[in-house]
Amino acid sequence: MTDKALIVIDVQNDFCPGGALAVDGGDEIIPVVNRLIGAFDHVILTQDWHPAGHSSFASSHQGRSPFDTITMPYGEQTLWPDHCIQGTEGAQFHPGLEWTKAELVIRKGFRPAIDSYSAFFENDHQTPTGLAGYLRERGLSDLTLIGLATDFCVAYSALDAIRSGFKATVLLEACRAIDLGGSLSAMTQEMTAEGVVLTERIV
Ligand code: VGL
Ligand code: ZN
Repeated sequence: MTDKALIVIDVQNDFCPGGALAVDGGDEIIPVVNRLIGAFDHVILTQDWHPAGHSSFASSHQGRSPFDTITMPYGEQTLWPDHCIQGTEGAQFHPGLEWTKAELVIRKGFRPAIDSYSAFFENDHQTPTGLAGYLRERGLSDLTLIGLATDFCVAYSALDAIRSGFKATVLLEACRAIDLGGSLSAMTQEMTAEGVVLTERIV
């Protein structure tokens, strides 16, 4: 029995070119993501899933612009353009993503007052999504993480995976970054320091 699972983070229209929070080259990863989905026995997807008026949207804060940082009760929070609103086209998986094999879709960011980058914990680092319990109960302990964006949802998920006792590898050829104010190099350093394995590509 394999203990390996592929976690595909937020491959949604709003994070691809033309979307509300487009990541450069976000759609370029789709062919390799689909190949990996085919190669793994267990596939889990995440879907960023915000209610309209979510507190992570700059539009919910008077006088604020996207990419500003504010202090929330749970800490610093970057403000984003409205994105991945529940039920909208932008929140759907990219039409090229071959998602039918997925055993679980974990939605996150649905609580109005708190954002959730990580697939494991919301941005207060305390409210669990339930993913760790699911993986443990199923004996899936060796995780490969891919998707969008490298320096936000993928990195936060990989760090929480390690802190929760899982093995975590990020496969960079199947990720793209937002890179806001040096976030890519900062998160790369943090992931390396905490024991996430960063691999450029599978050989
Ligand atoms: C993400 C910013 C806001 C991500 C989600 O998927 O990396 N980034 N919401
Ligand atoms: Zn979001």
